[in-house]
Amino acid sequence: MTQRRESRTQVGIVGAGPAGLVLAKLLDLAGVEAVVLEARDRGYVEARVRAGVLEAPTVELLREMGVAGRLEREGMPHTGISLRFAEAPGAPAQDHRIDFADLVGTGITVYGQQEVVKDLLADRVDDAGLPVEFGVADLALHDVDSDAPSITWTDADGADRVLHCDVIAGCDGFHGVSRPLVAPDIAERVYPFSWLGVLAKAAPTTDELVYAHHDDGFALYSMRSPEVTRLYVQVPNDTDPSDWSDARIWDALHTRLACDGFTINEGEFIEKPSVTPMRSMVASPMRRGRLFLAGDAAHIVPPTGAKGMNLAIADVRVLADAVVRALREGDDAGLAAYSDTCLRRVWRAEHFSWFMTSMLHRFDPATEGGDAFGVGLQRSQLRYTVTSRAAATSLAENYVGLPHGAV
Ligand code: RFL
Ligand code: PHB
Repeated sequence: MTQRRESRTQVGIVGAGPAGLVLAKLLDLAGVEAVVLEARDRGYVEARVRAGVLEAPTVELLREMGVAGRLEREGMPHTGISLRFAEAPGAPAQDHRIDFADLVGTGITVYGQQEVVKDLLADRVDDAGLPVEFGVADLALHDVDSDAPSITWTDADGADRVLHCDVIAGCDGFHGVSRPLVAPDIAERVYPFSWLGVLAKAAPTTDELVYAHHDDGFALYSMRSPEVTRLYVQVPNDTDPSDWSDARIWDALHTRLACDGFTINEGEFIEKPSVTPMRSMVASPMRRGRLFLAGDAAHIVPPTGAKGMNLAIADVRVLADAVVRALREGDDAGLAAYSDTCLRRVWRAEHFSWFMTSMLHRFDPATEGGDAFGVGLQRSQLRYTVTSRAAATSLAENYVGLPHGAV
């Protein structure tokens, strides 16, 4: 057997998504060395279309990190969203604007997750020449209960490698190798529907996102730029996207988003429609020994609250502070508190995402959520949210993101 090529760093980061790349940048700013290991190639990671909404505290952090130049030029600041629904079954739908600026004095920024990832990779790899290894295979974590953990993998050239480190950050998403090793308790909900998402080459017709509750199912009108619209429709679980022709998708969008004076610009789909299952999941604790989980590796939220990427970034902010304190000052208190600190914000986001999901989707009438009682509760919650300033403020402060450290 050939010998593994050995190297050493302070923090081994598994995964080059938002969690891994923001962590790498925060550590670099504090003078802590890290190596990022990513299973996919750079082109794939940069092209993966996912989230679009950045909370105010996320934008603030990216700005402080010095990686928000393009975000400031191209990101679209929004100061509200619309909830669209009919007062009674069969009645025409109406828009109810939740005015974030008025209610909580701030807003969100619409800027694609893959643009955040591109900016962070350009900063780390192209500008700073710091290590991100793409195309790693058979990655495994070792001795995480000791002070000398390590990571092994086969690199893109087929060479066997080992990285010795002080700390490992498992930022490898929902399907990664880190979470099974921690063997945490899992709290979970799987929802009885999914989202079919499309990206269309069409100018958005509104300045803000529209969340529509409709008898046929939920629909979301979002965007990526002045030329690109991002749209979602609720579909049954296990939907095969090939059963949804372009015409069927546009038809569903026109029906579910119908509202007096509202039009939708159609346009060519830039990529194939995809189906995202909806689930909530929290793994606790988010730590085993010297291995720390962050982002989707530790928790999943349904996308209705637009929280996933923001939570991933909030986690690694806590982790970076804790790691710097441990490695520079020999004080492990931050590492010891990491899981509990993160889980407070995680559960707030889980509740908000569950609340938005439950309020806005159509449930099967044969089930508890969709029977006459369930529909009555849903309608009451929608009306209360848009007529009570207190209820609207609660939605607004959760949507724009509670300040880091506030929960
Ligand atoms: P990621 O982005 O999944 O990155 C994990 C990385 O780890 C790599 N990896 C491995 N690398 C090496 N070895 C292994 N064994 C590995 N296994 C995996 C993967 O290739 C990948 O590059 O996790 P991270 O960094 O925690 O970031 C989480 C976010 O990506 C996710 O929460 C959001 O996309 C969720 N989300 C949204 N979040 C928001 O904040 N706002 C939104 O508006 C929003 N909308 C969405 C969303 C997610 C969606 N989908 C498709 C799931 C809308 C949708 C439709
Ligand atoms: C998106 O633009 O992709 C998006 C926006 C808001 C959400 C989820 C996804 O709640």
